[in-house]
Amino acid sequence: MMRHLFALALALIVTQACSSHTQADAPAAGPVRTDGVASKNRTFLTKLAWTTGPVAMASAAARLSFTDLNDAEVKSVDGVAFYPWMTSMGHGTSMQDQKITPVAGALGSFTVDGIYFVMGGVWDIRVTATVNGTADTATIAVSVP
Ligand SMILES: [Cu+2]
Repeated sequence: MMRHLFALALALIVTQACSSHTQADAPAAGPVRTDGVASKNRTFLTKLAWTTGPVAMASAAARLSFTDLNDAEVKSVDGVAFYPWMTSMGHGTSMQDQKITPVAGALGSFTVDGIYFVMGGVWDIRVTATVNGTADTATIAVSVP
């Protein structure tokens, strides 16, 4: 119940903030799979493949994988965080249903379930992880229909 109230409140705020946008400003739907995106300090390469969505106002899911910059397997990946941020409007979204789980037998691969985008548009997903002992963040742009 609280979750739905939160989503509704956020949706109302977002709707008001978006009122100056026109339909022509809406981004086209992007590819559902990213090529590797390098982290800010070039610690790792991350790839995102959607298994459900991306979609607004419903639950989406994706597989997230980490390699080194040469696309080779890494020794360890810890502390993975997946944080959607809508840069153009300066807001995030509800994170409480999100769950990140390592894929058994696939070092560096994770499922991210319960991803919730409060609205459609272009999101920058901040992916943080500690790879081979070094923390870094990659930003993956996603167009949510
Ligand atoms: Cu927004």
